[in-house]
Amino acid sequence: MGLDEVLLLKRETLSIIKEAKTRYSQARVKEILSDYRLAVESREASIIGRKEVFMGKAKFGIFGDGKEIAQIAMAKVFRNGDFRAGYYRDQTFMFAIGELTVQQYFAQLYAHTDVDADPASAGRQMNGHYATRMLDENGKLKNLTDLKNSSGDISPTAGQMPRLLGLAYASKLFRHNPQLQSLTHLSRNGNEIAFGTIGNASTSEGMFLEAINAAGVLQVPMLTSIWDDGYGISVPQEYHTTKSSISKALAGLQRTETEKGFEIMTVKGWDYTALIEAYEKAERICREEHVPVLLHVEELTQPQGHSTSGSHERYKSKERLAWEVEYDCNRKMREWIINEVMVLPEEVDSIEKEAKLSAKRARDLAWKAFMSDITMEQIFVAQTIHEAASDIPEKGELEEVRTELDRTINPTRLDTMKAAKKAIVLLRNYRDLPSRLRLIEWVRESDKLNYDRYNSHLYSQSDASALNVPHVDPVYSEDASIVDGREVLQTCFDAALQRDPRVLAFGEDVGKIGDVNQGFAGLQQKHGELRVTDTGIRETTIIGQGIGLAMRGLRPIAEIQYLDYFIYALATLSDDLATLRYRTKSGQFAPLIIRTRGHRLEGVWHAGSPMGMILHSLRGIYVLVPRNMTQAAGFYNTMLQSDDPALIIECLNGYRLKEKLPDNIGEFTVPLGLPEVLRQGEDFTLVTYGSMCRIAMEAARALDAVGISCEVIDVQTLLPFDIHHTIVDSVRKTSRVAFADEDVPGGATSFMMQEVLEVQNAYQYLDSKPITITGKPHRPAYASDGDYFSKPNVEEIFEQIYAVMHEADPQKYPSLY
Ligand SMILES: Cc1ncc(C[n+]2csc(CCOP(=O)(O)OP(=O)(O)O)c2C)c(N)n1
Ligand SMILES: [Mg+2]
Repeated sequence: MGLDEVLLLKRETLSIIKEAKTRYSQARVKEILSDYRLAVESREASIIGRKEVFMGKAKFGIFGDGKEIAQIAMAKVFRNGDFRAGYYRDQTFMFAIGELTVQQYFAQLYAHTDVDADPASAGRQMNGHYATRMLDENGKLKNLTDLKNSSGDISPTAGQMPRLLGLAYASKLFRHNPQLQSLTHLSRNGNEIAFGTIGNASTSEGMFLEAINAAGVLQVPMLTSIWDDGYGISVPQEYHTTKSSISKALAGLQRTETEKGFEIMTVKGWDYTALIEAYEKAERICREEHVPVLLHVEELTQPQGHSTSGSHERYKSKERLAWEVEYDCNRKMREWIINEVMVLPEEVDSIEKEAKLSAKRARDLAWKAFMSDITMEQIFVAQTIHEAASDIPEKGELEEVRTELDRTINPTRLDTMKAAKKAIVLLRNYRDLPSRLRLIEWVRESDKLNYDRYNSHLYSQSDASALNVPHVDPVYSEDASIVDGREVLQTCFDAALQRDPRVLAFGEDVGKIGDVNQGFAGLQQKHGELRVTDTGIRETTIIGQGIGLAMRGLRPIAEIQYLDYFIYALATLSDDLATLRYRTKSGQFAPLIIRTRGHRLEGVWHAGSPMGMILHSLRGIYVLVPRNMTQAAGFYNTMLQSDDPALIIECLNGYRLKEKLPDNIGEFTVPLGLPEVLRQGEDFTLVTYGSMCRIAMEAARALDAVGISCEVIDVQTLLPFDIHHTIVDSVRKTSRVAFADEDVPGGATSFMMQEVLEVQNAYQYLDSKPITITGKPHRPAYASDGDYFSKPNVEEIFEQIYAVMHEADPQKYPSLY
């Protein structure tokens, strides 16, 4: 090439560069490079994270690689006051909104139990589960409109969707209910978007489809991004989705000129500029118009496969793997930066180098911080054991324990605890040895710390805990009216709606007709459609709606029509609501009240009392089982003052029974965990709750007639259970006990028995075997006879208790048959 030709080429190149430079301002180029730097750092964090797991420094890893650029684009339209409900791939988004540092990301991978180190879960959740801290140290909601909020992730696929619906629905209420406008720490005129993220395969879940349909019906600002990488673990798209495309499958939701619906959009996950445009458009529609948007982000990849368990080479073809390399979003962005933005490759290289170094530094800092306490404890215990060994003749075994501890690579707390406990066993005969006493003190101190680290905050520990709500007795004037039970509730709900604009109720048939049993009769007309509202038939998202609203500072009462249909909502209750406070170590709460009705009525699906199932799946939610509507009203009043969630199960057969209406219907409270003795007795203690109370009382009267004095105790709340351990006092007196309910054998009666005999030590006062009186192991049959022969009845209770008395004193109580 001659000199002239070289000069010509150079001039041409320069002019292209010049043209490109004018296309992107300096500020824009800076932003692009900063975005790219973040994408590279996030990718590096994924790569290092995987290595940390393989080196044994963490148990398991799941990473957001292959989804970086789309998340950076999404973060650009995520404003203060907005909410995210997403899943484990969202690390880049969390970095981009400034709510996660790379160091915190690694701290979670290691399970660092310090809240500052891992603000999302304080080491309680596996990596990739993000959450911001919405509560202050006193357990009060912060000013959420000043914050970028991420609701706490859960692992079950699509489990975030019901909650997402509620987070979005809150914006609608804040915008349209003028009574809420003064709550400026919670919302600015409902301008907040709820951003959802979900994997392509998880859109097959019922929860996704239920939530999407409900969002279209409700017209809420819900912007759902689907990260489509073509797989759900090893299973390719054609197994998951009709037409292999969720945007195609859901096309009928698209709004038109005349019909409301969704805005459905698709975009390639490696196309930086298209992504930014898509999110800008989606944001506008969602924020301004309150129209839900579904953004299908296609052609994403999984550079390292699904997670650290297993490699994707096992199930992806060579062609697919090659395509994933070529269409890697970070690689595509690099090419675009060099080819279109005209940044020199060397400059891009140096950005990459610096970003990677930064991720490594963050890893080092996180590991050092994580290990510092653990190492100190390890050294202390090892030294103390060594000292003990030098003081006693049989030092060999102790030294073995110490050397084993010393040699542990990447020691954890349990290694040190195990060593200390082994040493304490070996030192059991050296009572006053100072090193033994120091080890014991260390174990006791560690137990306290570990309780806080691993077991605390299942329920609220704040001043507003349900257990701290002041007790106010109901007051009755002399001429107090006697009304149907349902009217007691209706008056209570009316007072609650009047008292607090944040209170609202919704569920199937709750709005127009005021629920199927008339507890809200007339209250929609009085308080408006936004306060007392009908919903579709969609139990799991009714609960999600409540969770999201409660997280955003409102006081929802979500109704599940019958206890039998509660099972549809159980996953959301158990996975999301029950774990929320625990999994964020009080970083978040959702003081949702779930109202339902159950126990005795008719037939297989209208009489259920699956209390064991509920008790065992809902720890973290209080479970209240009022025997009548006055007790129920008192529980509503208590819970509305507290920051805990609760399930209140009303008695299906109690709405038309007469009760006295308290004068202070809106103020009186029923405390949690205080059983009530309904009838004093000397010979036998019968412990029960709910609809069974009336049957138990009748049985007790029948027993009285044959000389058996039966004390009847209504536990009132199953969770918490008898917090002051009063039932044992009754057993001490009677020395005989039965636990009765309508659940299956071994259900909630066994729970009560364990509480009283084991926790309260009532076993030592027993003169006869303790018994449970329960329903049959099947669901109850229909009609009065079906009920009688499926559930415990007066005669059965009588006979079972009589049989115990007969065994104790056959002469006094001759056999009946
Ligand atoms: C309810 C439930 N079922 C199964 C799993 C196990 N699981 C975890 S991730 C996953 C695949 C999810 O695929 P996708 O939604 O496409 O998200 P991706 O991991 O591909 O981003 C499965 C089956 C789970 N976590 N939850
Ligand atoms: Mg996928």
